[in-house]
Order: sequence, then C-alpha cells, then structure tokens
Amino acid sequence: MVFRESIDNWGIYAITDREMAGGLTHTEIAAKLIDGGIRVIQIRDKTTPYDQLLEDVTWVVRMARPLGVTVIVNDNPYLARDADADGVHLGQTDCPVSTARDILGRERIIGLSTHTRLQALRAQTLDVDYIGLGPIYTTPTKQQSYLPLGLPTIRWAAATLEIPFVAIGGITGENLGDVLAAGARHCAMISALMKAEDITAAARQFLRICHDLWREDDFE
Ligand code: TZP
Ligand code: MG
Repeated sequence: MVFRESIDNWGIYAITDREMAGGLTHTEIAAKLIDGGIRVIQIRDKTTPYDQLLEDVTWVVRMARPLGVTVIVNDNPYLARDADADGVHLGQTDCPVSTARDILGRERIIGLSTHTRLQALRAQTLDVDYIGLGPIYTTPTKQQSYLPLGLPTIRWAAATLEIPFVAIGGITGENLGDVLAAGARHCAMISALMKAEDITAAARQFLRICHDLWREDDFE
C-alpha cells in the first residue's frame, strides 16, 4: 500500500486535541470525525503516557484503515511505527526527516511543519511527502514566535511549491473559503473541530465548503 496516494483527497486535515474535545479519547474523537467524512486525522497529544497513547492510536488505526482514512501521528515516528499508523508529522525541532524515514520506511507518509517561505522551499529538498504551512492566521492553539503568513503566502505556495501543502493556524468555518480560494487544497483544523458542539456536523460542514470550492476549480 502506498500511503501517500491518499493525500490528494484530504481536503480537511483534522487534528485531535483531547482536552479541547472535553476529555474524549482519540478513538472517540476519530469516530466522530470519520462519521463526518474526514479522510485524514492527525493524532496530536503531548501529555498522555506512551503506553496509553499507543493503545488509543492503535484503536484509531484499526477503525480507520478499513475505511481508507489516513492516520498520522504527531511528533514521534516510533509511536507511528508501533501503532502501525500511516505516517508521522514532524516539527522543525523534532527528529530529522532522515531518521523518521529510517524508522518508518519508504511507504509511510512524512509531513513537516514550515513557518516561513524559506522553510517551505527547504522542505522540498527533504524526503517529505507534504508540508504544513502556517500559521496562516493568529491562533491561541499553539504558542509560537512566527508571524502569521496570511493569504499572500497561500497564493505564493500554490504557485510555487511542488509538493502538497496543508494550510494551518487559525482556520475556521468563517475563513476556510478564503484560504481554499487562495489556493490551499488542504486545510488543517484543531479548535474549529475540537471545540465544536457537534464534531461530526462541523467536519461535514467544512468538507462541504472544501468540496464545493474544489468543484469550482475543476470548471475553471
Ligand atoms: N501549527 C501551526 S498553527 C497550529 C499548529 C499545530 C495550531 C492550529 O490550531 P487551530 O486551532 O486550528 O488554529
Ligand atoms: Mg512536533
């Protein structure tokens, strides 16, 4: 199975946060997202002990794999390998891409966060399958010193980058259409999904916006 073939169909890249979701497990969150039609889920958890997290992610993978839903683990390629996930998402200060590739092999997906145009260009020279690009807007979800990139950088990325990019940071139901119209095919969302009263309904609504804009693109 070549996991990276799934990337083109992602659209909304859902990232889990147990705390924001009122203490649900990743498996419970993933079930709601999958019900809403989500095609890729990143498990993001910086506090749960490894063994407990491994069990939770393993259940997510068991649920998602038969449905063709991609499961990416944040930060830790060992966790991705041990849980048989589809890939890992690395930050600029996580382990080197080459180390993650050694751990995960050729087939699995490696994503890398980038926060400037220079980092995005450099990421293209590395062995990564997609990049995260952000923050697009200011967001309280992640403390960081990088300036928001805004829509001009989305336009630049759409015109310049040769690998898939996922826009991230402050994307909500209100601005999702703008980000997609600026040229992002994929948008990552944490709080807009995790804090939604109904995660499944929010996922469905965001995917509809996404697919409508993809369709308009096809007719251009
Ligand atoms: N990386 C760049 S911005 C961000 C991460 C993990 C947080 C995105 O969260 P939200 O709630 O969708 O703004
Ligand atoms: Mg990280």
